Amino acid sequence: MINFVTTNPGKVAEAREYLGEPVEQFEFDYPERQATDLATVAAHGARAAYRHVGEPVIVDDSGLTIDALGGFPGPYSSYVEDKLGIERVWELARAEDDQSGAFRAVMAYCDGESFEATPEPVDTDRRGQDIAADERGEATTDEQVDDEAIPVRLFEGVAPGTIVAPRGDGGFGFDPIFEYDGQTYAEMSTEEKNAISHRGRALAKFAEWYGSADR
Ligand code: ITT
Repeated sequence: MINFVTTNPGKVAEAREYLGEPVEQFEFDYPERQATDLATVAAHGARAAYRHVGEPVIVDDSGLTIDALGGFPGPYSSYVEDKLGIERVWELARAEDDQSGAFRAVMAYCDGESFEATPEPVDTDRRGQDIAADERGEATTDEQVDDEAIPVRLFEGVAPGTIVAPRGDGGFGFDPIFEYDGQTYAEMSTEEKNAISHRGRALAKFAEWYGSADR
């Protein structure tokens, strides 16, 4: 059994549909580290979630980027969905010449065990930042050292698309305004969305690794 630590039931529904394994939603709003890259947020979220739950966990940090808006809303996707709403995001994109964008998801797995060497990045950005902080002579707290010692495995998925006027009733979040190959995510079944979406791609990598003997 895998605990998906998230406040977003839409993410869990997609993971349940994709993975053969039972997936339980564990509602814990893990503290999001102030960082602009999804991998750092997901890795630290997974450690915090694992410490809280004490069992194997996955977390997912995701976001929408709109090319003509310099990658907005990116790391602020959740905040922007709440405060502006998806209709307003569509209006901002519509005013531009180009409506291209992408969705990205980084799933992070942590079970407190150490893993075999892995081709995926293992929170390298943060380790790099810590090394840089050390070199500047800035203290690293014991808690940070403990935190960094818990291995996390990251799986990233990216899906290109186009921002369009809202269509469709399915899914969640920005699904109605994100179109891929003529259909918005909200017009697809969960299975169809998983086959091409950012989260589906991340789940595919996770499933391959999770089911393999060398983890
Ligand atoms: P947790 O952090 O608790 O998992 P959240 O919904 O706040 O839940 P994020 O911090 O990862 O998740 O924020 C991602 C934002 O992007 C949020 O507004 C989501 O609704 C949206 N989002 C992520 N994946 C999406 C998808 O597949 N379709 C539509 N919107 C999505």
